[in-house]
Formats: sequence, structure tokens, C-alpha cells
Amino acid sequence: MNSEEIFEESKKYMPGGVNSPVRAYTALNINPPIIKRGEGSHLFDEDGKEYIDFVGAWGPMILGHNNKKVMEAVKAALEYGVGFGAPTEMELKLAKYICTTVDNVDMLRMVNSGTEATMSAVKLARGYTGRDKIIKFAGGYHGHFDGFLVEAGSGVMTENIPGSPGVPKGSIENTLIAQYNDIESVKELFKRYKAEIAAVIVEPVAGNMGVVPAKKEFLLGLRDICTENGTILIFDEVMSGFRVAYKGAQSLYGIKPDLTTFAKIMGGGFPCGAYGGRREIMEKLSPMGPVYQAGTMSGNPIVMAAGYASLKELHENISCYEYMDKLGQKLQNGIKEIAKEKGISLVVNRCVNMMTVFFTSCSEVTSYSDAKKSDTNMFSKFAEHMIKDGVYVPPSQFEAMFLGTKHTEEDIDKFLEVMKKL
Ligand code: KE4
Repeated sequence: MNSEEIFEESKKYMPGGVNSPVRAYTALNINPPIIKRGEGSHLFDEDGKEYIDFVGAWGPMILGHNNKKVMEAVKAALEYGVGFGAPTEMELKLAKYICTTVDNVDMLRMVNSGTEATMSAVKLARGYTGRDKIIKFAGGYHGHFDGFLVEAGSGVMTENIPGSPGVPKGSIENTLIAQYNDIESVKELFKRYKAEIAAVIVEPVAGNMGVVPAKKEFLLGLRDICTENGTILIFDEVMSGFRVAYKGAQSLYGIKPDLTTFAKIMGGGFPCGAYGGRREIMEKLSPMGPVYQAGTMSGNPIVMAAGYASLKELHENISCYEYMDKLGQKLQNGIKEIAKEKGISLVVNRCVNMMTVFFTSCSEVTSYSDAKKSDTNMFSKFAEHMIKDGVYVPPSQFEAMFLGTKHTEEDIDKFLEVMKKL
């Protein structure tokens, strides 16, 4: 079957023909390419069409597709079996590697997705503090856990509304919404709920409203207000962890969260996630402590082998981040030049190797309300144009583009050459 036929058939058996909504290209007038294989920074669809991949499976594929070292590690692990539901040395290797090469993680718990990591970190923070309320930020995405799927009610303090059918009001009554990069909106909530707030969860570099890096003073403000009130500060580094720096966004800002959530890159392309942080908090987790969390596939040895090989490769070649930053700079400058030549109003937000093109007349995009002013129709036109011409960009304005170690100057030149024809 060709791409078209596969997608039509898929719609019969999987809602929207996909296993995650963003893949369905609902905002575009084209069907998603059906991907057959990847190699380095390139993808190939079922019709034999080649693409340069600026999505990277939404972040995990920083080392490129079919990475030799990762594949060798997986094949070697497969010789021993695929899973035992028992302690293995392989999970120790990855857990120890993370705890000894990144900062602020004394202990961690492996899970199987970013959502599992964030929902578990929130539960742990609630168990540790004995409090129920959490603060998240409008435009922040931490996975599909009910407690996160909430739209900001009108006004800061009024009750919020469920962000999706199927989410009962009771699931979100303890979720408070503040504004990203606006510490005053957080102070207002603490003034009202102070001793009730278990945790603040934030993406230190937002990637789900498009890329919007936090302002340092905002994160410093969060750190201070959480310390003052005995609230757990959770950095959701599912996307930014091992991405913008080996030690994540927290190392770029020099700010120490109490808990960090990871996923994507740490699994080397396999389903994986983890949460970790201060020992005295982590020791509250079962079986040591009373906070219950479990998972049949957590710490699967094949996944651990892929993750270990990936992080080792990144950590031992740390200059790759400088390489990706330079490529990102070239791409960002090139896009801005094209926009100037063509009279297109846009803003390009970037943090090292993750970036977003906002089609907007705003001079900058530093908040969710700025991001929402973008011309999403123009973005859809841009995305369709690029994808049709072999440049695989995200199909939504509120996603991030990613560069990896296998991207080349030629890949960037091709992106810019295609964009010039917009
Ligand atoms: P998963 O449960 O999808 O593994 O991770 C949820 C999650 C948590 N935290 C952050 C900061 C995230 O970016 C994500 C997931 N990111 C999306 C991309 N916007 C995954 C793509 C998708 O939903 O298919």
C-alpha cells in the first residue's frame, strides 16, 4: 500500500488514523506522510519520498535515526531477553549515569512516558508536603494527566474548567493556573492559597506553546517563592532535558528545582520517562515510603540500554551542543532574512537546538498570550509548503522544531532554499 492507502485504512482502526493527535495533520490540507524508515537527519516515507527531519519524533532523536551506537546497544541487550519485571544491572547503569552526570538528581524512578513522569512527580510532591493544590501555567503542557488538562477560568482566581471532555471537575479543582513569565500571577495565587500549594510545575524552556524560553528572573522568582512556602518546584524537562544542554535547561539558568521530570531523549527513541530529585523527597516513594507508584514496563532493560547508549554518546561528545547551537543560529538568521526579503512578519524563538517560527506582527513572543496571537493559517500554509518539498516540520504553530547531531549545513541550506519559495 502507498501512504494514502495506509492512512485511509488506519482511520478505520485507530481514531484519526493515529496514536497521538498531533500526527494527524488536522490543521493542514495534506495527509501526514507514512514514515517507513529513518537514517541520520532524514526520513523516508512509504512512497519513497525523502525528508529532512526537523521533528525528530518530537525531540527524542537528537542523535539521528538508526544511530549506530544506540542500535548496537539494543541488539546486544536483546541477546539476553526483552524484559523480566525484575531488577537488572541495565536499569542501574542508566539510573546511576543520570544521577552522577546531571545535577540536582540524587535518586530517580523510571517510568514509561513523560506523562507518567509528570503525574507521578506531582503525586510525590503532594505526598511529601501533605498539600493538594498545584500551579501550572497556561500554555504549559505536561502530558494528558487529568489534573493538567484544565483551561484557565476567567480571571486568575475563579474556578477553572476541564480542558477536555472526560475530565471531571473534581480532577482539576486543585489545579491553579498562572501566566508563564509572569511572576506576579504566581504571587497572587500564593497570597490566596500559600499553605495549600504542594508544587509548581513549569517547563523551564516552554516547548508546547511553541518555543518560549523562560526569563531568568521568572524562574528565580519561582525558586524563591517555592522555598519560602515549602512548595516543591518541579522542572518539567521532558523536552528540554538532555536537549538544550546535557544537564538540561536548569543548567543553562543555574536554577535548582526540587524535582525534575525527564523522557524523550533519555529513552533513545524507546518509550521512557523518569522523575528524580532530592533524596529526602524521593525516599517518600514506595516501597521506601508511602507514596504509591508502579509500572510493569518501568526500567525495561532494552529501553535502558538505548537510553544509556544515547546519554553516554551525548555526554562524551559534549561539544555536539555547540555544533547544534551554531546550526540553530544559522537557521534562525536565515529564516529572519527570508522574512525580511519577503515582507513576512515573523518571530523566531530558539533555545540552542529547539525553535519555533511564529507568524506574528508582535515584536517578540515571551508569553502564551503573545503566542496565541500568531497567524495559525499562515503557519499551516508554511508547514504544508515545507513538507510537500521534503522539509519535515511540525504541523502546528504551537510545537517545536528540533535539530540533532546528524543535521548538516546542507540540511539548513535546503530548509532555507525551500522556504524562499514560500
Ligand atoms: P508523553 O506522555 O507524550 O511522553 O510526554 C508528555 C510531555 C510532558 N512534558 C512535556 C514538556 C512535553 O513536551 C510532553 C510531550 N510533548 C509532546 C510534543 N508537544 C509530544 C508529542 C505528542 O503529544 O504526540
